[in-house]
Amino acid sequence: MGTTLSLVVPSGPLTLGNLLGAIRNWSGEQRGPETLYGVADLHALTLEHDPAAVRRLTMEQVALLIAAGLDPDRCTIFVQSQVPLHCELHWLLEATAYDGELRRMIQFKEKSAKQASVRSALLAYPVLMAADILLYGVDAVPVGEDQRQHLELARDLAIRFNSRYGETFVVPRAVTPAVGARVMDLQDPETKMSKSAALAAPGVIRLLDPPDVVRRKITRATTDNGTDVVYDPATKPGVSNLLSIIAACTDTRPEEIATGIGSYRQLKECCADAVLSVLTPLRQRYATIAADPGYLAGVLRHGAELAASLGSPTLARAKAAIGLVPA
Ligand code: AQP
Repeated sequence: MGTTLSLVVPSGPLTLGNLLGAIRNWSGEQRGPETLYGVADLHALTLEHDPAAVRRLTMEQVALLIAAGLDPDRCTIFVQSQVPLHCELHWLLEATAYDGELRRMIQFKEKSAKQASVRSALLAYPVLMAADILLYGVDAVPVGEDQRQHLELARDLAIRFNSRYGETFVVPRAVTPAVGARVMDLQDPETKMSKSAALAAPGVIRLLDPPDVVRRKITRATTDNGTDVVYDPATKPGVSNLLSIIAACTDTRPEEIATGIGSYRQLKECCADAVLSVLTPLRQRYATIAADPGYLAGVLRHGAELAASLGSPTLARAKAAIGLVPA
Protein backbone atom coordinates (compact mmCIF):
# COMPACT_ATOMS: atom_id res chain seq x y z
CA MET A 1 0.00 0.00 0.00
CA GLY A 2 1.29 3.48 -0.90
CA THR A 3 0.81 6.83 0.75
CA THR A 4 -2.65 7.53 2.20
CA LEU A 5 -4.21 10.79 3.33
CA SER A 6 -7.41 11.44 5.31
CA LEU A 7 -8.46 14.84 6.59
CA VAL A 8 -11.33 16.27 8.61
CA VAL A 9 -12.63 19.79 8.05
CA PRO A 10 -13.17 21.95 11.17
CA SER A 11 -16.64 23.00 10.05
CA GLY A 12 -18.19 21.98 13.38
CA PRO A 13 -17.54 19.81 16.44
CA LEU A 14 -16.87 16.18 15.42
CA THR A 15 -19.85 13.84 15.51
CA LEU A 16 -20.52 10.20 16.24
CA GLY A 17 -20.83 9.83 12.43
CA ASN A 18 -17.27 11.07 11.89
CA LEU A 19 -16.01 8.60 14.51
CA LEU A 20 -17.92 5.46 13.53
CA GLY A 21 -17.86 6.15 9.78
CA ALA A 22 -14.25 7.22 9.39
CA ILE A 23 -11.87 8.03 12.24
CA ARG A 24 -12.18 4.67 13.97
CA ASN A 25 -11.13 2.89 10.77
CA TRP A 26 -8.12 5.14 10.38
CA SER A 27 -6.53 3.97 13.62
CA GLY A 28 -6.33 0.44 12.18
CA GLU A 29 -4.58 1.68 9.04
CA GLN A 30 -1.52 3.37 10.53
CA ARG A 31 1.67 2.18 8.82
CA GLY A 32 4.23 4.90 9.52
CA PRO A 33 4.80 8.46 8.29
CA GLU A 34 3.30 7.84 4.84
CA THR A 35 -0.12 7.36 6.45
CA LEU A 36 -1.12 11.00 6.85
CA TYR A 37 -4.06 12.30 8.90
CA GLY A 38 -4.98 15.80 9.79
CA VAL A 39 -7.24 18.78 9.97
CA ALA A 40 -7.97 20.62 6.72
CA ASP A 41 -8.45 24.07 8.23
CA LEU A 42 -8.03 25.89 4.89
CA HIS A 43 -11.15 24.10 3.67
CA ALA A 44 -13.15 25.63 6.53
CA LEU A 45 -12.76 29.11 5.00
CA THR A 46 -14.93 28.59 1.93
CA LEU A 47 -18.19 29.65 3.61
CA GLU A 48 -18.95 32.37 6.18
CA HIS A 49 -16.90 31.35 9.25
CA ASP A 50 -15.96 32.47 12.73
CA PRO A 51 -12.13 32.71 13.06
CA ALA A 52 -12.16 31.86 16.79
CA ALA A 53 -14.31 28.78 16.13
CA VAL A 54 -12.03 27.49 13.36
CA ARG A 55 -8.97 27.97 15.59
CA ARG A 56 -10.60 26.19 18.55
CA LEU A 57 -12.13 23.38 16.48
CA THR A 58 -8.81 22.71 14.73
CA MET A 59 -7.02 21.99 18.01
CA GLU A 60 -10.02 20.10 19.40
CA GLN A 61 -10.07 17.87 16.32
CA VAL A 62 -6.34 17.15 16.51
CA ALA A 63 -6.74 16.11 20.17
CA LEU A 64 -9.79 13.98 19.31
CA LEU A 65 -7.96 12.22 16.46
CA ILE A 66 -5.26 11.21 18.95
CA ALA A 67 -7.82 10.29 21.62
CA ALA A 68 -9.57 8.08 19.04
CA GLY A 69 -6.40 6.08 18.45
CA LEU A 70 -4.16 7.92 15.98
CA ASP A 71 -0.61 7.57 17.27
CA PRO A 72 1.93 10.27 16.30
CA ASP A 73 4.64 7.57 16.42
CA ARG A 74 2.84 5.44 13.82
CA CYS A 75 1.47 8.06 11.41
CA THR A 76 1.80 11.73 10.42
CA ILE A 77 -0.64 14.07 12.16
CA PHE A 78 -0.71 17.63 10.85
CA VAL A 79 -2.74 20.79 10.30
CA GLN A 80 -3.02 21.68 6.61
CA SER A 81 -2.25 25.42 7.00
CA GLN A 82 0.97 24.58 8.88
CA VAL A 83 2.33 22.92 5.72
CA PRO A 84 2.60 25.82 3.22
CA LEU A 85 3.34 23.38 0.39
CA HIS A 86 -0.43 22.80 0.03
CA CYS A 87 -0.98 26.47 -0.89
CA GLU A 88 2.06 26.59 -3.16
CA LEU A 89 0.93 23.59 -5.16
CA HIS A 90 -2.63 24.89 -5.11
CA TRP A 91 -1.56 27.94 -7.11
CA LEU A 92 0.20 25.83 -9.74
CA LEU A 93 -2.98 23.80 -10.11
CA GLU A 94 -5.11 26.96 -10.28
CA ALA A 95 -2.99 27.76 -13.31
CA THR A 96 -3.86 24.32 -14.70
CA ALA A 97 -7.62 24.29 -14.02
CA TYR A 98 -10.28 25.91 -16.19
CA ASP A 99 -12.93 28.21 -14.81
CA GLY A 100 -15.65 26.28 -16.67
CA GLU A 101 -14.79 22.91 -15.15
CA LEU A 102 -14.86 24.36 -11.63
CA ARG A 103 -18.25 25.99 -12.20
CA ARG A 104 -19.65 22.60 -13.24
CA MET A 105 -18.95 21.05 -9.81
CA ILE A 106 -22.25 19.98 -8.27
CA GLN A 107 -21.20 20.98 -4.73
CA PHE A 108 -20.28 24.46 -5.96
CA LYS A 109 -23.65 24.85 -7.66
CA GLU A 110 -25.54 23.62 -4.59
CA LYS A 111 -23.58 25.60 -1.99
CA SER A 112 -23.32 28.81 -4.02
CA ALA A 113 -27.08 28.77 -4.64
CA LYS A 114 -27.60 29.12 -0.87
CA GLN A 115 -25.22 32.12 -0.47
CA ALA A 116 -25.97 35.81 -0.93
CA SER A 117 -22.31 36.37 -1.88
CA VAL A 118 -20.05 33.53 -2.94
CA ARG A 119 -16.39 33.41 -1.90
CA SER A 120 -14.03 32.58 -4.74
CA ALA A 121 -12.53 30.03 -2.31
CA LEU A 122 -15.75 28.02 -2.70
CA LEU A 123 -15.03 27.75 -6.42
CA ALA A 124 -11.33 27.00 -5.83
CA TYR A 125 -11.74 24.47 -3.02
CA PRO A 126 -11.71 21.34 -5.23
CA VAL A 127 -8.38 22.54 -6.67
CA LEU A 128 -6.95 22.81 -3.15
CA MET A 129 -8.26 19.31 -2.51
CA ALA A 130 -6.43 18.17 -5.66
CA ALA A 131 -3.26 19.80 -4.29
CA ASP A 132 -3.70 17.95 -0.96
CA ILE A 133 -3.81 14.63 -2.81
CA LEU A 134 -1.21 15.23 -5.55
CA LEU A 135 1.34 16.73 -3.14
CA TYR A 136 1.86 13.38 -1.43
CA GLY A 137 1.50 11.14 -4.48
CA VAL A 138 -1.58 9.46 -3.04
CA ASP A 139 -2.57 6.71 -5.46
CA ALA A 140 -5.81 5.30 -4.03
CA VAL A 141 -8.26 7.84 -2.56
CA PRO A 142 -11.26 6.50 -0.62
CA VAL A 143 -14.15 8.78 -1.60
CA GLY A 144 -17.88 8.68 -1.02
CA GLU A 145 -20.35 9.68 -3.73
CA ASP A 146 -20.28 13.38 -2.72
CA GLN A 147 -16.52 13.66 -3.38
CA ARG A 148 -16.32 11.53 -6.55
CA GLN A 149 -16.57 14.50 -8.92
CA HIS A 150 -13.80 16.33 -7.04
CA LEU A 151 -11.55 13.30 -7.33
CA GLU A 152 -12.24 13.20 -11.08
CA LEU A 153 -11.08 16.82 -11.22
CA ALA A 154 -7.86 15.92 -9.34
CA ARG A 155 -7.25 13.17 -11.92
CA ASP A 156 -7.92 15.55 -14.82
CA LEU A 157 -5.55 18.16 -13.41
CA ALA A 158 -2.79 15.58 -12.83
CA ILE A 159 -3.16 14.20 -16.36
CA ARG A 160 -3.28 17.67 -17.95
CA PHE A 161 -0.24 18.89 -15.99
CA ASN A 162 1.74 15.73 -16.80
CA SER A 163 0.99 15.90 -20.51
CA ARG A 164 1.63 19.65 -20.80
CA TYR A 165 4.74 19.95 -18.58
CA GLY A 166 6.11 16.40 -18.26
CA GLU A 167 5.53 13.49 -15.88
CA THR A 168 5.17 15.08 -12.44
CA PHE A 169 2.20 13.70 -10.49
CA VAL A 170 0.87 10.27 -9.59
CA VAL A 171 -2.63 10.16 -11.14
CA PRO A 172 -4.93 9.23 -8.23
CA ARG A 173 -7.84 6.82 -8.52
CA ALA A 174 -11.02 6.63 -6.48
CA VAL A 175 -11.51 3.55 -4.32
CA THR A 176 -14.54 2.56 -2.28
CA PRO A 177 -13.95 3.51 1.35
CA ALA A 178 -13.68 0.73 3.97
CA VAL A 179 -17.26 0.26 5.08
CA GLY A 180 -17.77 2.15 8.31
CA ALA A 181 -21.21 2.79 9.69
CA ARG A 182 -23.19 5.55 7.98
CA VAL A 183 -24.77 7.37 10.91
CA MET A 184 -27.95 9.29 10.26
CA ASP A 185 -29.35 12.32 12.08
CA LEU A 186 -31.39 11.12 15.08
CA GLN A 187 -34.21 13.58 14.31
CA ASP A 188 -34.17 13.06 10.56
CA PRO A 189 -32.92 9.53 9.90
CA GLU A 190 -33.02 9.97 6.12
CA THR A 191 -30.25 12.63 6.38
CA LYS A 192 -26.60 12.06 7.27
CA MET A 193 -25.52 13.22 10.75
CA SER A 194 -23.41 16.31 9.91
CA LYS A 195 -20.92 18.26 11.99
CA SER A 196 -21.85 21.57 10.33
CA ALA A 197 -25.46 21.25 11.55
CA ALA A 198 -26.54 23.93 14.06
CA LEU A 199 -24.62 23.54 17.32
CA ALA A 200 -27.83 22.84 19.25
CA ALA A 201 -29.18 20.37 16.65
CA PRO A 202 -30.91 17.70 18.76
CA GLY A 203 -30.27 14.91 16.24
CA VAL A 204 -26.46 15.28 16.16
CA ILE A 205 -24.31 13.56 18.80
CA ARG A 206 -21.01 15.41 19.28
CA LEU A 207 -18.04 13.40 20.53
CA LEU A 208 -17.64 15.76 23.48
CA ASP A 209 -21.33 15.95 24.45
CA PRO A 210 -21.68 15.23 28.20
CA PRO A 211 -23.21 11.79 28.97
CA ASP A 212 -26.61 13.20 30.01
CA VAL A 213 -26.86 15.12 26.73
CA VAL A 214 -25.98 11.98 24.74
CA ARG A 215 -28.64 10.00 26.60
CA ARG A 216 -31.26 12.73 26.12
CA LYS A 217 -30.60 13.03 22.39
CA ILE A 218 -30.95 9.28 21.95
CA THR A 219 -34.07 9.09 24.13
CA ARG A 220 -35.70 11.74 21.92
CA ALA A 221 -34.61 10.16 18.64
CA THR A 222 -37.29 9.78 15.99
CA THR A 223 -38.52 6.20 15.75
CA ASP A 224 -40.95 4.76 13.20
CA ASN A 225 -44.57 3.66 13.12
CA GLY A 226 -45.35 0.34 14.79
CA THR A 227 -43.57 -1.27 17.71
CA ASP A 228 -41.38 -3.94 16.10
CA VAL A 229 -37.63 -3.63 16.46
CA VAL A 230 -36.39 -4.83 13.08
CA TYR A 231 -33.48 -3.77 10.91
CA ASP A 232 -34.96 -2.44 7.66
CA PRO A 233 -33.52 0.94 6.63
CA ALA A 234 -36.10 1.38 3.82
CA THR A 235 -39.23 1.10 5.97
CA LYS A 236 -37.80 1.73 9.46
CA PRO A 237 -35.01 4.31 9.04
CA GLY A 238 -35.14 5.59 12.64
CA VAL A 239 -35.04 2.18 14.32
CA SER A 240 -32.45 0.91 11.82
CA ASN A 241 -30.19 3.89 12.50
CA LEU A 242 -30.22 3.16 16.25
CA LEU A 243 -29.53 -0.53 15.57
CA SER A 244 -26.61 0.37 13.25
CA ILE A 245 -25.16 2.66 15.90
CA ILE A 246 -25.33 -0.08 18.55
CA ALA A 247 -23.82 -2.56 16.10
CA ALA A 248 -20.94 -0.21 15.21
CA CYS A 249 -20.23 0.51 18.89
CA THR A 250 -20.27 -3.15 19.89
CA ASP A 251 -18.77 -4.70 16.74
CA THR A 252 -21.82 -6.79 15.90
CA ARG A 253 -24.42 -6.78 13.14
CA PRO A 254 -27.64 -4.72 13.44
CA GLU A 255 -29.84 -7.74 12.59
CA GLU A 256 -28.32 -9.66 15.52
CA ILE A 257 -28.92 -6.76 17.92
CA ALA A 258 -32.58 -6.52 16.82
CA THR A 259 -33.39 -10.08 17.88
CA GLY A 260 -32.58 -9.34 21.53
CA ILE A 261 -34.61 -6.12 21.90
CA GLY A 262 -38.35 -6.04 22.62
CA SER A 263 -39.37 -2.36 22.62
CA TYR A 264 -38.39 1.08 21.34
CA ARG A 265 -37.66 2.12 24.91
CA GLN A 266 -35.26 -0.77 25.43
CA LEU A 267 -33.69 -0.02 22.02
CA LYS A 268 -32.93 3.57 23.05
CA GLU A 269 -31.52 2.55 26.45
CA CYS A 270 -29.33 -0.03 24.78
CA CYS A 271 -28.19 2.54 22.19
CA ALA A 272 -27.30 5.15 24.83
CA ASP A 273 -25.32 2.53 26.81
CA ALA A 274 -23.45 1.41 23.69
CA VAL A 275 -22.60 4.96 22.59
CA LEU A 276 -21.45 5.95 26.08
CA SER A 277 -19.27 2.83 26.32
CA VAL A 278 -17.34 4.28 23.35
CA LEU A 279 -17.53 7.99 24.13
CA THR A 280 -16.74 7.92 27.87
CA PRO A 281 -13.18 6.55 27.53
CA LEU A 282 -12.68 8.78 24.46
CA ARG A 283 -13.66 11.87 26.48
CA GLN A 284 -11.27 10.84 29.28
CA ARG A 285 -8.34 10.44 26.84
CA TYR A 286 -9.28 13.73 25.19
CA ALA A 287 -9.23 15.54 28.56
CA THR A 288 -5.69 14.32 29.28
CA ILE A 289 -4.41 15.28 25.81
CA ALA A 290 -6.13 18.67 25.69
CA ALA A 291 -4.74 19.55 29.12
CA ASP A 292 -1.23 19.48 27.65
CA PRO A 293 -1.02 22.10 24.87
CA GLY A 294 2.78 21.71 24.77
CA TYR A 295 2.35 18.06 23.78
CA LEU A 296 -0.14 18.92 21.04
CA ALA A 297 2.09 21.69 19.68
CA GLY A 298 5.01 19.23 19.58
CA VAL A 299 2.95 16.61 17.73
CA LEU A 300 1.92 19.21 15.15
CA ARG A 301 5.42 20.61 14.71
CA HIS A 302 6.76 17.12 14.08
CA GLY A 303 3.80 16.28 11.81
CA ALA A 304 4.29 19.43 9.73
CA GLU A 305 7.99 18.62 9.29
CA LEU A 306 7.22 15.06 8.21
CA ALA A 307 4.49 16.19 5.81
CA ALA A 308 6.76 18.86 4.30
CA SER A 309 9.57 16.38 3.76
CA LEU A 310 7.14 13.93 2.10
CA GLY A 311 5.62 16.59 -0.18
CA SER A 312 8.64 18.71 -1.10
CA PRO A 313 10.12 16.49 -3.90
CA THR A 314 6.77 16.63 -5.77
CA LEU A 315 6.39 20.37 -5.27
CA ALA A 316 9.97 20.98 -6.47
CA ARG A 317 9.32 18.84 -9.57
CA ALA A 318 6.07 20.69 -10.30
CA LYS A 319 7.65 24.15 -9.87
CA ALA A 320 10.51 23.31 -12.18
CA ALA A 321 8.21 21.71 -14.77
CA ILE A 322 5.84 24.68 -14.93
CA GLY A 323 8.65 27.17 -15.46
CA LEU A 324 9.59 28.53 -12.05
CA VAL A 325 13.28 29.11 -11.43
CA PRO A 326 14.67 26.89 -8.66
CA ALA A 327 15.69 28.75 -5.47
N1 AQP B 1 -22.86 10.69 9.35
C1 AQP B 1 -21.75 10.10 8.96
N2 AQP B 1 -21.66 8.76 8.97
C2 AQP B 1 -20.51 8.16 8.58
N3 AQP B 1 -19.40 8.80 8.19
C3 AQP B 1 -19.42 10.13 8.19
N4 AQP B 1 -18.48 11.08 7.88
C4 AQP B 1 -19.04 12.30 8.03
N5 AQP B 1 -20.31 12.18 8.47
C5 AQP B 1 -20.59 10.86 8.56
C6 AQP B 1 -17.11 10.81 7.46
O1 AQP B 1 -16.24 11.60 8.27
C7 AQP B 1 -15.05 11.90 7.56
C8 AQP B 1 -14.61 13.32 7.76
O2 AQP B 1 -15.59 14.18 7.27
P1 AQP B 1 -15.24 15.62 6.65
O3 AQP B 1 -14.66 16.47 7.69
O4 AQP B 1 -14.51 15.45 5.38
O5 AQP B 1 -16.67 16.18 6.33
P2 AQP B 1 -17.91 15.54 5.69
O6 AQP B 1 -17.64 14.25 5.02
O7 AQP B 1 -18.55 16.58 4.83
O8 AQP B 1 -18.71 15.25 7.01
P3 AQP B 1 -19.70 16.17 7.83
O9 AQP B 1 -19.56 15.77 9.27
O10 AQP B 1 -21.05 16.06 7.26
O11 AQP B 1 -19.14 17.65 7.69
P4 AQP B 1 -19.86 18.88 7.01
O12 AQP B 1 -21.10 19.08 7.81
O13 AQP B 1 -18.87 19.98 7.14
O14 AQP B 1 -20.14 18.55 5.57
C9 AQP B 1 -15.31 11.53 6.10
O15 AQP B 1 -14.62 10.34 5.80
C10 AQP B 1 -16.81 11.30 6.05
O16 AQP B 1 -17.18 10.33 5.09
